[in-house]
Amino acid sequence: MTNDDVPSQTSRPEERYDAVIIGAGVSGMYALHHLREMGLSVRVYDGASDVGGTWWYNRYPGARVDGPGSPYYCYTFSDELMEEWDWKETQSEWSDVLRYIEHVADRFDLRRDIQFETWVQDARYDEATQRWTVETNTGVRASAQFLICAVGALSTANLPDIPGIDDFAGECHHTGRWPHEPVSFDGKRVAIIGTGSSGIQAMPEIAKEAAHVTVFQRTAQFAFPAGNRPLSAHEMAEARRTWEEIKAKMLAHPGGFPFDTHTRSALEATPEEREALYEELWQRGGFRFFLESYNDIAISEEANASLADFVRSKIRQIVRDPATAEKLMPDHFVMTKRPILENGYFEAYNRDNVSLVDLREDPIERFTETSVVTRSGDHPIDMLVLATGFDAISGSMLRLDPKGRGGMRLSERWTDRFHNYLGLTISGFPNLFMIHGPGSPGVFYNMPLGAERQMGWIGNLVRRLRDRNLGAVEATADGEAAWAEEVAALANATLFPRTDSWWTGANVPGKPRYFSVYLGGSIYYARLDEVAAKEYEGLVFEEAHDASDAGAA
Ligand code: NA7
Repeated sequence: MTNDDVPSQTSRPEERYDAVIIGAGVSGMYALHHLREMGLSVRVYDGASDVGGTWWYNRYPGARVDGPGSPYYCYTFSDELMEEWDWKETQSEWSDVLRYIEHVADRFDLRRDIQFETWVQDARYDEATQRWTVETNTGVRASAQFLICAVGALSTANLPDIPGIDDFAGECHHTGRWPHEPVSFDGKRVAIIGTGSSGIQAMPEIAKEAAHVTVFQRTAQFAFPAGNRPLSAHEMAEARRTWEEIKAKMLAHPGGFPFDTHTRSALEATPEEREALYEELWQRGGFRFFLESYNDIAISEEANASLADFVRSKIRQIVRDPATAEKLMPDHFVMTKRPILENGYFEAYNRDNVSLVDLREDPIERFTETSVVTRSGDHPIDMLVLATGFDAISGSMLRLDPKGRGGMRLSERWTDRFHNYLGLTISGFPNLFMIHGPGSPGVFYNMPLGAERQMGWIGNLVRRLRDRNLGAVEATADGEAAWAEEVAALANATLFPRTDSWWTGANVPGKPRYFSVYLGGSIYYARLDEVAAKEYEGLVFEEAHDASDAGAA
């Protein structure tokens, strides 16, 4: 259904709120809590049947936190949450993360303001009233002064357009839309397309049960041992005891984690020193290669090659069949695609029931009812797992396609790039705020903490409007242009833009190709403070058209 097909809801009374939030994932939940604490009336809509966002959808086998992990991948706004929640593992399973999120929803009574199984089909700004109106597939029509888009950076599934894919008659699941009922692989021949984080997490788990797994790989990946392990009661107690220090470190760290920042250059170390450090980090596992090895891995080709060679040698050591190992050799700059944490992925290729097809030499030509046909021949399968990722960062905003001033659609504004200011606002779309949108650190930052910090800034801006009886705030075109330059300058100082990735939009045909994440990490939050201190430089405020309407619904 397109937005134009939305049935008219004029007969239904309009619900009025101060703010409407789209999305009840980690960001939307915090936005609700924060705005409610500020005294605003808020309504949240989400298409899922409960809270959790990406964690509600991504319940494929092997799905776990694949960043620095617990107990740091969590909200920080409530010390009680830290006191009462016990994380079980360093890389929590999706079900544990979801339980935590559900606990937060219970603890702060969030669900009373969330309407589930409700899809926002239309969001449009009315210049006369300075309010947004949303319409949903359940027939709700609601208006609010503020529209908070917490729609998720990784939530719009990227479905491959391969001839005949719809003809395939067996079970087919996208990892980001995994069924809630158990999926049995028992005795089945399973094809997995995609070797990003999801495919690499899922494959070893599926291989334990399936008759055969064939992985169809477009790009070989650098993956690092996840190093998942149980968190002891002592570790949790220690984290609680030092929580204030941990939080301070998280705020200071470029990625929002309580680690020391690396200050060493790989090029200043001898090859032996580098090897020793890489080996130590490999044995410990986790995200440490990214955060604790050298500070120039993502900047210098030579430094990058030193780590890339190390990982390639590890893959050769682990995978016994040399032909398979060669197909698994990545040839891009390490770290310039989303670093992957694996739990037995490379080892799984030593199983008799796992095989690999390198799509670069043997591309998929089509699907039949019962098979994947590549150039070399037919691969009969019973089940298809699409681990093909997402129209990331910008895709969910474009799916929402809000209409701003003059009825302009976001999809008309975002043709060549994802124009924005501070990653939070868009010129022509007053009073609309994004969390983890393009132009923000989003997926390069501890996401729950990032959501809190972005929402804190948005909250202060909302407070300013209400205190001063202002009707609207909006990015200026100049502000957007300057921000685009800042985002580009940070990215262009690194190797990131030189690799095809979902960070650069290269995974979705036709998408603008540029690195759309703000790479400055915690500098970003200093920039937000600076903008606020300069009377919200780059934003323009508008008087309330109807003074009685601004401030409260
Ligand atoms: P990713 O990282 O985007 O991985 C998707 C994978 O699917 C990747 O290997 C792609 O190859 C591959 N792909 C995508 N489209 C196709 C087609 N048409 N044919 C063959 N292969 C294809 O998504 P994930 O879900 O794994 O991970 C995303 C994040 O979600 C991650 O950070 C986790 O935290 C959770 P490519 O590399 O583009 O050549």
